[in-house]
Amino acid sequence: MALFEEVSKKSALHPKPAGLLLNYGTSGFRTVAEQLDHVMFRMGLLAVLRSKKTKATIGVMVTASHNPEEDNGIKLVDPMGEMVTPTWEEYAMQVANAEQEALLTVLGDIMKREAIDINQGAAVFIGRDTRPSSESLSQAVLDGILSFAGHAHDYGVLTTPQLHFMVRCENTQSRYGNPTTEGYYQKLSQAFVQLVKHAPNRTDDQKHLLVDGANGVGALKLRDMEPFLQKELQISLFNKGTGGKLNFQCGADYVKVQQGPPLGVEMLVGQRCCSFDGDADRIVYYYSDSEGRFHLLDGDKIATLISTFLKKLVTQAGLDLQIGVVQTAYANGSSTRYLENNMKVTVRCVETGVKHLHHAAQEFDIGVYFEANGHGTVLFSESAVVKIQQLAMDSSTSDEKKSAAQILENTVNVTNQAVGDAISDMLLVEAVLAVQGLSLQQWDAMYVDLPNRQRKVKVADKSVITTTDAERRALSPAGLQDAVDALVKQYPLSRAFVRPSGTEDTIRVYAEADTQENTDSLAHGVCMAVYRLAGGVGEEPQPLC
Ligand code: NG1
Ligand code: ZN
Repeated sequence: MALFEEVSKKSALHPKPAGLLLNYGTSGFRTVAEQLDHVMFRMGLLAVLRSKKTKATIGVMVTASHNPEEDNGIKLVDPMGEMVTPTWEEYAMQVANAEQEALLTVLGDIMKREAIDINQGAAVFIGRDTRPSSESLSQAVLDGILSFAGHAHDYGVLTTPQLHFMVRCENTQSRYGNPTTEGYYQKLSQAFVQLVKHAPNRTDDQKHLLVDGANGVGALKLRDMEPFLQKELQISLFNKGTGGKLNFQCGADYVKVQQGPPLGVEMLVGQRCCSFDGDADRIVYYYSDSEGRFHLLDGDKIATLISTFLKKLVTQAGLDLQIGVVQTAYANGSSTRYLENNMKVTVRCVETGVKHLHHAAQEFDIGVYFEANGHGTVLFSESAVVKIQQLAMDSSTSDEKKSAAQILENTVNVTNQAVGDAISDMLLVEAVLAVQGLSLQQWDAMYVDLPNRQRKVKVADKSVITTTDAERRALSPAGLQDAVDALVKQYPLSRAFVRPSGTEDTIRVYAEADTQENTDSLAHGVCMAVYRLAGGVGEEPQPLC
């Protein structure tokens, strides 16, 4: 078949290094950029098949998010803007890992298994982050799509959530919004401006926000968006990508893991600050108090703020909608206790990776999901949106109910429901604080985080560690979970777990306890247990001093 001949010819220009095997991981393929050219070309091919199968536009994003600048990665986006479905992650690995001569057979097998009609049209949207390697890698994706006779629209540099937004807009025939950057800015800004009308007396100070752009794409896009915000948010942008290196000593991941401020942000006491990650799908807030202490308001705090707000509005509006919060094992124990005991909302814990959170959140009328690292959003079921819209227009209802419904309606519109989105989450948090007249300090005081620590341990083969119970317990290697249990028993209010990272070649260790000293001592003990029992390599883990 001529089509396959073209694929075969072009794939020779994007050869796979023999023997190289890559994993689709928590969030797509991710490794040093030099190893990814063939993966990009082949994901272009797979995106064409996925598009034929779903009879819809598919997205391909070239990014390695919070990873170092030298890395890159790619993820596929399904028709409603969500992460690609797990069966196709499996296909992605088969296609990426097929040796050169086996590629056509692997593609043919997928087509047979999925009963794909080769004559069905295919359309793919491409976006990329600002990494130096991203331009040529996205060109390889384009080559893949075109060689398989797919139609491609290359948006160039976009935030990851913008690409997800475009895909969702396209496949809802623009009911979700217009699939352009202007469409994105307009939809979110309009809803934000409407929301802050419910907080008429905001001072310039209250409108002022410091943003660390991680030297990535978020900084660029935020600048583009500013005019649409009609001065309702006054942004001082740092780490704009003009000098510094992507994600280096800045950005949401750095701030969350270091529990300290990023380099390059000039913070004054009490000032509201936030950091995006390299592709702007994560956000964390923070401030420093008058004693110079740093306060982090992470994904757990954001989920709590938003779900409290939504619960209040739903009650005011008299709507019967179930609100749930979805977290992972990394959620601070205090946040889970607060949500369950004080807020009385349903909390679910799932495996790391937004695809798991997104899926679980779909089971509620309103599902708020956030990873502690600041990756998350809110999902409103279709029937919830209809109920909210009807009430917002109902002339026979009370003013109080109507106003609550209108605020809810704008909250729906400011939220990027396709995926966690730093820009959308930032607008949502800013609006929630404004409408409730809450300061950052008041938000922070909702509950006190337990001291916590994240560490990494290098092992020869990270797959020796397998887990269960939403990753909270290790099944293998033998003795590891017993060792963790014994350590945890030594400290009050403590919890710890280990799991292989899905985005880096490392084992992640998490610990929390009553004091930072106990937390660090527990984290160190667990690191040592991993090092000894799971084949640690290199230097032994050192205690933090
Ligand atoms: P891994 O490397 O699997 O822990 C990290 C984050 C995830 C998720 C992905 C994708 C932590 C502990 N893990 O995954 O939550 O955001 O990256 O970006 O933050
Ligand atoms: Zn990211």
